[in-house]
Parts: sequence; structure tokens; C-alpha cells
Amino acid sequence: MSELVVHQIPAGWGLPSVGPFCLKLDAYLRIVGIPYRAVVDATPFRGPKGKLPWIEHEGRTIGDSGFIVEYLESRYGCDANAALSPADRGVARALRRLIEENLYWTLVYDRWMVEENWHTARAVILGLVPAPLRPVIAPIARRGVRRQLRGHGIGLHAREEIHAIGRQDVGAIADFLDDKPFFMGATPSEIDAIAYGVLANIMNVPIASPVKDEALSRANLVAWLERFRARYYP
Ligand SMILES: N[C@@H](CCC(=O)N[C@@H](CS)C(=O)NCC(=O)O)C(=O)O
Repeated sequence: MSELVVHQIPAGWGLPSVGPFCLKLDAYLRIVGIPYRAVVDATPFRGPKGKLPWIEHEGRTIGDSGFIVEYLESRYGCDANAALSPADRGVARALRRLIEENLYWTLVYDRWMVEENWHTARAVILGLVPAPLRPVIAPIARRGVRRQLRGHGIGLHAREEIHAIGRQDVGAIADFLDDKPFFMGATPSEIDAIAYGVLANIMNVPIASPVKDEALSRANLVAWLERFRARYYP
């Protein structure tokens, strides 16, 4: 099998990538045990979907972490969800949408739109953009993210409303996890990688938010994060 190359957002704050979808893919590849070479891209624009992560493998380029996982399943024969019943797969898929399509955007809001966080976030997220270009690129990127937030819909809400939504999402995730070791039971599956990508990027980064506070107040979620990290990031 030829080398798998993964393009991703820079490492930072003690995480292999500060991009939630990049960290998800990294965690997934650790679960299924596929080695890869990381290439850190300064911007997401080179990828086939204009977002990170994206992969190069055997002459193909594939963008979007979900499509990448499907490709790896078909090419490497891996399946992190092999032990799941159809009903569990359905629940995991619904949870994935909550995490990736809703909670993720509260993280984006906290990094890019909350003034007190923006300088901290910018230094890491745009850390590979050459210093002289950064003051030019940063406001353009920020305008783009504001448009994305409004397009999603969450960016139309007031700050307190966005944080209330994020806290409710985190509460639902913690309630579903309950006292299980991993989200779908005794062993990790794809949804643990998905949750780790977003939750480690909320709970373990110096970005202040009531959503982070809520997550850190849920003892079972904190214990799960530690369990996952001890297993895959020793
Ligand atoms: N659905 C995509 C989402 C990827 C995504 O949003 N990536 C972020 C970084 S983690 C990104 O590239 N954002 C830049 C942009 O949207 O312009 C996936 O699962 O890979």
C-alpha cells in the first residue's frame, strides 16, 4: 500500500491539529491503526473542497473527513463501527451531525468572533501564514468566517444565544455518554474520534467560553476525554 498523505491545519495548544476535522481524522487513523504522513498547510485552499483535511493516496486527492473515512474503509478494509448494531449506527450518525454541523460552529464562533479569543486563535490558526501577510489575510479570513456563520444560521444569534445552544449540545453529548467508557459502549468507534476532534478543541485549548465551562463541568465527559487520550495519545 502506498503512503497516505494527510493535509491538515497546524498543531497547537498541545494538540496534533487545532482543526477539529483534522484532529478527528488523526484520531480515527489511530483507532484503525493506519500510519500516515502529515503535511501542514497554511491555508485550506489547495484541497479539492477548499477545506482541511484532505488526503493524497495512490494518485487520488480526496477532501472532507467523512468521504476520507469512507475511502479508507473501502481501500484498507477498516471499519471502526464494525461492532455497532444498525440502531447504534443510526444514533452515532445523529450524534455526529449534532457535533459536526452544530456544536462545531459554536467553537468557530468562539475562536473567530469573540474579541478576547481572536488574538489567541489567530496566532495559532494562521501561524503558518508568513508574518508580513498575516495582517492582510487575517481580516479577509475573518470576514469569510462571519459569512459562513451567518450562512449556517448560528451567526444570526446573539452571543448568549449561541452559547446557550452550545451548552445544550454539550449537555446532550454528556447525557448520552452517561457512564459508558466510550460513546457506543466498551470500545471506541468512529463517533469517539469525531467527538474527540471537536471536544478536545473546546476543552483543552485556551479559548474562553461558557461552552467550554459546561463541558469541563461534566465529570463523565472529562473522564472520557482522558480515557481516549491515554489510549491513543499516550
Ligand atoms: N465537512 C468537512 C469540514 C472541514 C472543515 O470545516 N475544515 C475546517 C478546518 S477544521 C476548514 O478547512 N475551514 C476553512 C474554511 O472553511 O474556509 C470535513 O468533514 O472535513
